[in-house]
This record gives sequence, C-alpha cells and structure tokens, in this order.
Amino acid sequence: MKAKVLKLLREINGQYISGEKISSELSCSRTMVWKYIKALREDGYVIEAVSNKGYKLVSISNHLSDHEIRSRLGNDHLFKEISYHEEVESTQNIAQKLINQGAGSGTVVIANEQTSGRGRLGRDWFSPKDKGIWMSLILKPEITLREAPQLTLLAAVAVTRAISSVCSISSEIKWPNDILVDGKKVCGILTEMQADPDRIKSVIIGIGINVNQTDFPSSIANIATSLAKARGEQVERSELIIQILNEFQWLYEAYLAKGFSFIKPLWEVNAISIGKKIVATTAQGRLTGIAEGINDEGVLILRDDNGKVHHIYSGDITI
Ligand code: BT5
Repeated sequence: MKAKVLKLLREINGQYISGEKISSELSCSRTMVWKYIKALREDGYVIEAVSNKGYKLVSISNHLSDHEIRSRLGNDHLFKEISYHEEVESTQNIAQKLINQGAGSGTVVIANEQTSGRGRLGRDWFSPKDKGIWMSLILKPEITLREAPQLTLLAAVAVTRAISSVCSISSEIKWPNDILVDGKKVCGILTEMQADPDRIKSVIIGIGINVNQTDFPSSIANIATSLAKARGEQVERSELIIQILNEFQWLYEAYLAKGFSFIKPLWEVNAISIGKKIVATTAQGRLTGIAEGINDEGVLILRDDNGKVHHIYSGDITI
C-alpha cells in the first residue's frame, strides 16, 4: 500500500492530491491514508500536507526500499517481483534460494548491504551499507549454456546507458564484466546459472555498483571509484535502479527476438579494450595481443604477436 500511495503522489507531478482521492483510488479509509503518509515520512520522504489541498511529494527518501522501487515500475514490467533486504550475505544467495522456492523469471533481489558480496572465482565484492546498488536479477531465458555469457554483456550495456542518462557520466565497458569511470572500476557483473547439459534453467545476473562511496578500503582504493566521486554529487540509487531495469527490459526483449547481433553494436559503443594491446589471463594461461573485438557470440577475439587468433570465452583482461 505504501508503494501505491507513493505512486499516486508521484503521478500528480508536484501537485497536491487530496486524501479523499487517495482513499477512493485505493479503497481505504482516510485514516489509513494518513497512516501510510506518516509511515512514508518516517522512511525519509518529505510530504507536505495542506488543508483543503491534500498531499504533495516534496522529496524522496535516500533510503532504498521495495515500495520506492515498486511504485516506479510499470505494471507490465519484465521485473515484477522485488525482494528487498536491509542486509544479506549476498543477493546471489538469496536469488538462488528464491529460485529453489519457485521464483519466476523477472524477480529482482536488492540489498542495502552485503556482508559477503562476491565477485568471480570466489573473489570478494565490497558492498557497504547505504552506499551502493547490490542487486541480482533472476531470469529464465530459453538460451543455451554457450549463449549465457552474452547476458553479462547485455547487462553491461544496460548499466552504462542508465549511468549516462541518470548521472550524465560516460562509462566504459571492459570485457567481460567491468564498468569503468575515469579508468577505475565502478561496477562489476557476476552471471551465475543453473543448467542442464543443453539448456539453461535459470540465470542470476548480479550487478554491483559503487554509487555514493567517498572512500574505499586500501586494497581497492587505487582501482575503484564511485559515481558520486566522478560526478561530484550524490546519486539517487532508486532512480538508477529503475533506469537499469528499464534499459535491461527493452534490451532483453530485443535480444530474445533478434539475438546477440542486436546487442553487439550497442556494446561496442562503450567498449574500451577494442583495438588495444591487452593481456588476457584465462584458466589456460596468459595471452598478450590486440583485442580485435567480440564476435557474434560475444566471445573476445585476440590476435597475438605472431598473428594467431584466439577466442577467449572467459577471463580477466588488463589494458
Ligand atoms: C566482479 O567480479 O566484478 C563481479 C562483482 C559482482 C557483485 C554483485 S553485487 C550483487 C551480487 N551479489 C554478489 O554477491 N555479487 C554480485 P570480479 O571481476 O571477479 O572482480 C572482483 C574484484 O573487484 C575483487 O577481487 C577486487 O579487486 C575488486 N573489487 C571488490 N569490491 C569492489 C568494489 N566495490 N568496487 C570496485 N572493485 C571492487
């Protein structure tokens, strides 16, 4: 109900909406409307109340909440279910639990803090309270195991586009899963999946974004940055989450209809490694050469110093 009240306040666009109108739209008593307004205020929303006019949303809360996010997603959105948590070990684990309990495609797990956020290969992902976006998207696309890494690239496109429109900052994608601002990592993506030998059962796309941190632990201080640092002012996390989910929705629908060839040029627009000399560290060893681009499957093509072409399916690159 708080989400519904918020939605009405937002839809009226800076105008007043009467308590009577809210109560009739939501089929609840005026007293209940007042209780929801009070609860929203306690969450940090500034809502003006003027007799004979009603309520006006003056500013939104900086605190993340499921009602804030739900109230801003359209009813027919790909992401229908929001599972919000104040503190979790990892949103990936919660997403896995939800899948085991039957969660459907289009569920999003969001946390205000992760105590054991993780990156690839069991690396740590630093996810402090109140500062970032730590979320996992559950999807069940009908694609093969081989195609699944393409979703990491799709997610990177959604995040860079959302950062650009919400923060007016340009960010760059470093294959396969890093997003950099001013050469430093602002976002990491972790795609995990459950699959049969020939078919994906479910995919969990974990997205971690440094939004409002002003400092970092010494171990990553030289390689990490936040959007707030780059922009010089705080960024509203819920606004960015909504924009990412919106971007993700249309890209994902286009991907399912038209294939990865639709995503590839959008990815290339913001990719930094292409045409540059890189070192790729893979499970098979290290390779040095020029990153020629990605192919229609999303696989990185590297031409080594002897002119030999290598296909890199996963790994880390340094430029
Ligand atoms: C990643 O791994 O970049 C994937 C990160 C995915 C995090 C999200 S948050 C929501 C969801 N729930 C989770 O538990 N995880 C996902 P990788 O490419 O392996 O990079 C990991 C490395 O990035 C670490 O070894 C550090 O060097 C560095 N790092 C750790 N925390 C960072 C941060 N907050 N910002 C920038 N770099 C960081």
